[in-house]
Amino acid sequence: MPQSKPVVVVTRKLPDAIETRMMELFDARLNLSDAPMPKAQLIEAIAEADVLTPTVTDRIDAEVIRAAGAKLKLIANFGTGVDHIDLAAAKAKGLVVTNTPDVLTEDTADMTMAMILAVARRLGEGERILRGGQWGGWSPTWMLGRRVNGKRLGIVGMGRIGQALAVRARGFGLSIHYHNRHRVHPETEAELEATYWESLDQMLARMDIVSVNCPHTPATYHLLSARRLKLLQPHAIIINTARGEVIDENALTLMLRRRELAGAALDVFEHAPAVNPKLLDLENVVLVPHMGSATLEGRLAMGEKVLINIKSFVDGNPPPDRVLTENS
Ligand code: 8YV
Repeated sequence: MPQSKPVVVVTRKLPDAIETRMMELFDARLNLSDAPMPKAQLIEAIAEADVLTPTVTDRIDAEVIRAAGAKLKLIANFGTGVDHIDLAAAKAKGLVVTNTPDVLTEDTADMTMAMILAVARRLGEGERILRGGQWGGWSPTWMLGRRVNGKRLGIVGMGRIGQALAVRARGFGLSIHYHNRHRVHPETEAELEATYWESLDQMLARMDIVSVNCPHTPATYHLLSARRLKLLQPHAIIINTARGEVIDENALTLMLRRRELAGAALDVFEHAPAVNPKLLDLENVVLVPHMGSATLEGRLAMGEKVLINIKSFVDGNPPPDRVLTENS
């Protein structure tokens, strides 16, 4: 008798090619409407699942994990960040968690570089003025931004994306500084001509541009706290393409309003999709709706990784992108 295919619950609409392959390989339960699943629906869906494929818009907390049926063995996340999954609860229930690293590194680094340029050179502001029909013509002293070339960039989190950003930033004449839990390999440091700061406080006080590129974990929640933000120089700008929770968004908004910081570019928000309305009023801020990895190529590659992780797991092999907790 043929073995039945594993039930895979996919919480959001994925690219067509990925969904087709999901249907071929598994008993896939797709979400054709693409509406984020309310918690009750998620709980109902995973009671029947062998595998759950969530995204950043799902809160896979302890309650959801407890509600999973005995069949659930794998959470194959579509995305790299797994801060929306309670990893300890998953581990306690004996679930394997996988993610999709590497394939969104270059796209996210591109977006980060674009946002550095956008805020330093006031692209959003200029566009708004022109589209608003308020442009009266060129002027020698109007809409002056700040030069990027020759400035210091402090990267908070020198993982894959941080390093890919450093490569780009060097091309724009920025000098590279970084803070990371662990110092990177000396060869990488030399290649990037990067200066390591063991003290985040010390680094922040000396940078012109700060980019957040670390994951959100309990240790990095509000890493850029009100106290640390105050260490930045008033001409500094801050970019976040990682997770909103890493910066105290209220404190940042207040400082931007008071012009204690020159500007910010944010792709992620502490209470996404809600955005602090006070941020929307500020001209010196570039706001983007979590588009860091949003390329067709990237999303297809993420989907491929999900498929490979699930297929490996159900075939009894170790999935390539298993997420390990601190002590696993
Ligand atoms: C993803 C991201 O698109 O992978 C991540 O961690 O932040 C995004 O770029 C999203 O998480 C998909 O779930």
